[in-house]
Amino acid sequence: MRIEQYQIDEHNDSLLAKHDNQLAYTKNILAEEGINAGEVVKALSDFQVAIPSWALGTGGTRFGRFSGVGEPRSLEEKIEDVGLLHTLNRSSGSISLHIPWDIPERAQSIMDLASSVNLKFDAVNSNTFQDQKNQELSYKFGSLSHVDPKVRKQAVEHNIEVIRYGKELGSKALSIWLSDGSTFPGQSNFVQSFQNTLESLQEIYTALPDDWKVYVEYKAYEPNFYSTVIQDWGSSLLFCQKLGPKADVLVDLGHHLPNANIEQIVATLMMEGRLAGFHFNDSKYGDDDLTVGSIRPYQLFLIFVELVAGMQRANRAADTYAWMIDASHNVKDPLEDLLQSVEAILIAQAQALLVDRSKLEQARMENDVVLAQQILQNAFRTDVRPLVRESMRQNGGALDPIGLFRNLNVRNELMNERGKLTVATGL
Ligand code: RM4
Ligand code: MN
Ligand code: MN
Repeated sequence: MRIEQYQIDEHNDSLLAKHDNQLAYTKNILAEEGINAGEVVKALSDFQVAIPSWALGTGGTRFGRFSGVGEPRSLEEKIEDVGLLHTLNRSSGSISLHIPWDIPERAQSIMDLASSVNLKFDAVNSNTFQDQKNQELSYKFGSLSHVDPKVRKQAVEHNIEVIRYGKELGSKALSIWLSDGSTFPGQSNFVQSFQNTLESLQEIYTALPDDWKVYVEYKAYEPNFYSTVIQDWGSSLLFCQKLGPKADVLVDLGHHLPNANIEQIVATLMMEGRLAGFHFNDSKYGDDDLTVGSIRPYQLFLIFVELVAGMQRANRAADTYAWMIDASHNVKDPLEDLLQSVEAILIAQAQALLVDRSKLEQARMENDVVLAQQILQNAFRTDVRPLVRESMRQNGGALDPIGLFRNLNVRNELMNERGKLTVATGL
C-alpha cells in the first residue's frame, strides 16, 4: 500500500485553519521570549529517526505474543511499512536492518524499493544473542566473550558478514549489542570475558571499511541476570577507547539500572566525543521497550537538553549521530506506536531548543537553583506540538499522522493485502 500526496494534502487542508491558529499563537508566545519559531521548525524538519526492521510486527513477552493483523511477512513489506511511516511524518527516513532476521538477499532490488519510498539504510545490527537453524556452535554461554575460541571466531565472522550485507546497501555502521554475561556468581571470569570480547571486537574493527563506524551498545542485565560483559556506559566507553576512533558508545534508554541519570551519561559521552547515538524507547521497570515519552517525558526532555547542548558544543549536525527507535509493541498497532514515538522525540527536541542557554548558565553561575529549574520547566511546559506539526507539513507530511493513518484504514488495507495471520520476525 502507498499513501498518495493528494491524500495528505486533502487531510492537511481539512485541518489547516485550526493548525494555523495554533501555530500563530505559539509563534507569538515564543517571540515574546525572543525565540524564532521558524528556526525550531527547521531543526525539527532536519531530524530523522531510523526505524528498526524488527519493530514492525507485534512484539511479545516471554509469556506470549498476541499477533496483530497484516504484519509484514518479508523485508520488502517491512520497507513498505517504514515507507508508510515516512510518507506520513517525513521524519522516519531510514531503516535499520537486523541480520539474520532480515537478510537482503537481492541487494539491488531492496535498494531500489527503499529509494522508491525515500528510505536509506541505517546501521546494520548483528545477532549473536540467539542460535540460528543450522548454526554450528551455540551461543548459549556467550559469543564474542565465549571461553571457546571457535565460538568467538564464529561470532566474529557473523559480524563481518553483517558488515558485508551493510556495504551492499550503503549502510555506514555496524551496531553491536552483546547479550554475553553470566546468570550466576562464579559462572564466568570477568577479566577473561572482557579480554576475549576486546580481542573479538578488535577483529571486527579491523574489518570495518574506512568510512564506517561500529556502535557498541551496553545493557545492565537481561538475558543474563548476574553480569553482562558490556554492562554500562563505562565498559562500553572503555572498549571504544581501546578499539579506536571508529568506535562509539550507543545509548539505549532502557538499558540502565533504575533511576540512572541518563542525561548526565549523555553529557559526559558527548564531552568526550564518543556518543554514537541513541536507541529511543521508554520504560518503568526494566528494558520495557515502551513508546518513547509514554512514561517519563521529563527525562526525555532533560536528555534532549544535553543532546542539543552537546551538538552545539561540538558543532555537529544532528544527522551525524545515529537516532533510532528500539521499541516493542505488544498491545498497540506497531505503526501507530512508532508514529507516537517519533512525535515524542520531536516534541522533546523542540522543548530543548526553547531553553534559554545563556540565562541558564547565568543562573548556574549565581547558584540560583530556583531560576535554573524554572528555565528548564518553562521550556518543558510549553506546548510545542504546533511546531512539530508544522515541521511535518513543511516536509510534505501529514498534520496528524495517526489521524490520517486511521482515516485511510491503513491497517485494514494491509490486512487485506497480507492476510490476518501474519507474523513478522523481531522482538
Ligand atoms: C536488545 C538491544 C538491541 C536490540 C535487541 C533486539 O535489548 O536493545 O539493540 O537489537 O534488543
Ligand atoms: Mn537497543
Ligand atoms: Mn533493549
